[in-house]
Amino acid sequence: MFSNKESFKRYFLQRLEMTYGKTFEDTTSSDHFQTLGHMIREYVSSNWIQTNEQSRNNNGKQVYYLSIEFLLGRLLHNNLINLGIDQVVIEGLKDLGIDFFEVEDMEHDAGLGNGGLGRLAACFLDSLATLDLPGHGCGIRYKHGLFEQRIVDGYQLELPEQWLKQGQVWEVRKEDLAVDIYFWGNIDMYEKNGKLQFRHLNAETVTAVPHDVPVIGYHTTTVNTLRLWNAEPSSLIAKDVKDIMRYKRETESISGFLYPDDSNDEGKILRLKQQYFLVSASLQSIIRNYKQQYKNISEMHHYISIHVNDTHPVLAIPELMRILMDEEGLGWDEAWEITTNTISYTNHTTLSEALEQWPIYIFQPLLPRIYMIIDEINERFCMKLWKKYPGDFLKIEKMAIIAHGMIKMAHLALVGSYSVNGVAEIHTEILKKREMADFYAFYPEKFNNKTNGITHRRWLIKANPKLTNLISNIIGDKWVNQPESLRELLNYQEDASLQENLAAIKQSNKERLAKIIKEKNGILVDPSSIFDVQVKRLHAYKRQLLNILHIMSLYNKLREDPSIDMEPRTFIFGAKASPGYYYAKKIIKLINTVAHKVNNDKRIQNKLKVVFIENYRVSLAEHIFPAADVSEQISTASKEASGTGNMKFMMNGALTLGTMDGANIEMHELVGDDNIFIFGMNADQVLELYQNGGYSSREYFYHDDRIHEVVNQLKNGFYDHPVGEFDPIFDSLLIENDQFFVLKDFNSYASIHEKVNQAFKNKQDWLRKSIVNIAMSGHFSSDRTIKEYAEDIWRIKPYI
Ligand code: 26Q
Repeated sequence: MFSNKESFKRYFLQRLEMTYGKTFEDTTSSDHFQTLGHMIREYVSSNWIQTNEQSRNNNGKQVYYLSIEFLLGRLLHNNLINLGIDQVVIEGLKDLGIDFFEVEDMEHDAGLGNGGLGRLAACFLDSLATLDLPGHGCGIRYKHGLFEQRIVDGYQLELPEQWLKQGQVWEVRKEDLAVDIYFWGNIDMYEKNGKLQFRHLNAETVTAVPHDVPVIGYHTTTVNTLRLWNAEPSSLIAKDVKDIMRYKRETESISGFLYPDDSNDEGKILRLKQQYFLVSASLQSIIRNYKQQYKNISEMHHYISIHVNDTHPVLAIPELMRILMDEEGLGWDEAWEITTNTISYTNHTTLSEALEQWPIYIFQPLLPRIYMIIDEINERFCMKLWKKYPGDFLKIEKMAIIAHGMIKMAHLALVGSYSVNGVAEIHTEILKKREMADFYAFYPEKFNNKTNGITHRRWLIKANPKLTNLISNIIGDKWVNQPESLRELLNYQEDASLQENLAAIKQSNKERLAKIIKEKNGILVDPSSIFDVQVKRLHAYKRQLLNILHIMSLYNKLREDPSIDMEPRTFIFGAKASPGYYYAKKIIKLINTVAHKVNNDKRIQNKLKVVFIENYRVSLAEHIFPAADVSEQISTASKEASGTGNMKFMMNGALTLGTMDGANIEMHELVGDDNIFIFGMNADQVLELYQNGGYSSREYFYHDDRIHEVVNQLKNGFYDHPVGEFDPIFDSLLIENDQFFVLKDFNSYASIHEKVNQAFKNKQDWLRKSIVNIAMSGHFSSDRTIKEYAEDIWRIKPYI
């Protein structure tokens, strides 16, 4: 049906009429989207079945990627590209008078993630399928993804997200594969044939129903599966009507909404229920599949790897132990051997306040059997520690899984897995040398690094088709399958015609974004100004505050002398703050307050514009990255584990302005000093200052006029804001001694911006730098990352 334009048009019209029973003229963009979606699903179904058959028959090892988040975004256009039928469809629709991009816009983003961690999971799925690797995702089918952000009067408001409103074309509900999950109740121990047995009594049963989404590889027949679990009432429960309504409500709430990333908001029982729900459903289904292949359960780890994305799904460890012992009848030692050879774990943060822990008083009643198993794992681990460090109570207490009434999920992950990886070189080093040094000393062989990556199919081929064509015209299209060969562009960095074409493409991408900004914000921005962009979640450590304070100081300079030598700048922000993160919300209000004043000040001759883009998400990001000149990656060194937005900007030719943090360091290493703008303290200096003290933010406030002026403007109503509005920000800088070194790094940041200002004037050299960045960005394709995981951690091979 997609073999050529004519046959596509025929099928499409036929399906449209059959489904909607109206004339073509009366059909809507949404009808077109649904029809296309169903056609694609039908088209891939035979390959999907075949991939499943292959994994059943070839006895190869499979990996299951367990993640509480999968931030997929839209799937239509990506699926068309991966199937190699995008041109047929786009042109076929054009013949029918339909603009494909209007149809694409009908699709709601699948926003089942907060940010980096969830999007990484989505990029990994794309790479697994494209590399023909047997890897599948397991996640939760949240009814409401990450909240929708509205900006009203400069403040963030949150609305429930509604991606399922119009139904979901991509999913297949598989009721026959449902499994039951047990919460609460008590554990009955009894003896059978001289063996101790455990039985879960008086439990509340929840049914998990899988909804499978095909994951289509690029130009290959592989179609893997993302299995999203929906929580539903069990049909077997007999209760009175009042209880039934309550039971139904409580059960459905398990897959009701995605928790916004909020490390302050600890210990919510529903979040724990979500975690166990995902883990138990996934493991039951994985083991059922495995057993259907008649393999011996004691060899499971030769055929299956289970990866846990951060600690959120780490209950996979005790749950696997439970199934192997209580359901499969294995003894502890054998079950432990299998478990610790099956589970691998990625850490995504070093922020100690973000490390998950659960109070026993919440955990034990909800998951009584799982608690018993964790308790036993802890006992045995502490015995081992005692053997190695006899008498060192302090060390054992520090490393224990359970201590002071809390269960430490990262410790459970470290003890119960065979591989622990960080997500960028510096991050892994910090884990080994600092945060997890005791564990590194105990299990050195488990630790390894896997620097993050992004799928160049979505972030370059789909998001920036013009740049894609330009690159292929110069170096051919080998890079599409081997992204590291983008390096060949290095030979053309001085090529005047390449530079000119690149400039034209950037310009047109900027015009497209300027149009979106005009529509959404009503702000006119100049597409020839420098587009300086910071898009990411709002967090103190990411230092959006540093950016806006610097903008305030540029504004002060311009007000004093509007004729100063300054390239016109457009500063663009996009960021969601966790609803309970009061301070982050104040920063959003500050950005919007500054924007309002600056954008309406006629005296500064449009040299400065500030834009806050509402409801930043994957589909908007696809328009933003290709339009950026400058990429702001300005976290306090040591705090950003890796970052992945930095890689998306780089791949689209933006120059990075950043600290030596996360993957910025590896980007710097690849492009060299001349092609990146680095500023501020490095991680060692930051960690030194934390350890030994000696920083006083007030010194910077009192002794630096520029800093003094902007910080005072937070207090003195300069931006026409209500008294006290920004006191929490002022206080964080001066009373709380500026925990993220905003003032300390301020001057270095302002100087590097001045360097950017000068560098932008030399158009040719700027374009040359941009080409070098694109050329070196292939290293950050998630294909490279996934190959490393496949070889070093999972030991999986492509389907044959
Ligand atoms: C915790 C408790 C309660 C509710 C939610 C959470 C929660 C949810 C999401 C905690 C953390 C997250 C997400 C973390 C995250 O996205 N980390 C980022 O991971 C990226 C991929 O590895 C890295 O590039 C980023 O540096 C890292 O910040």
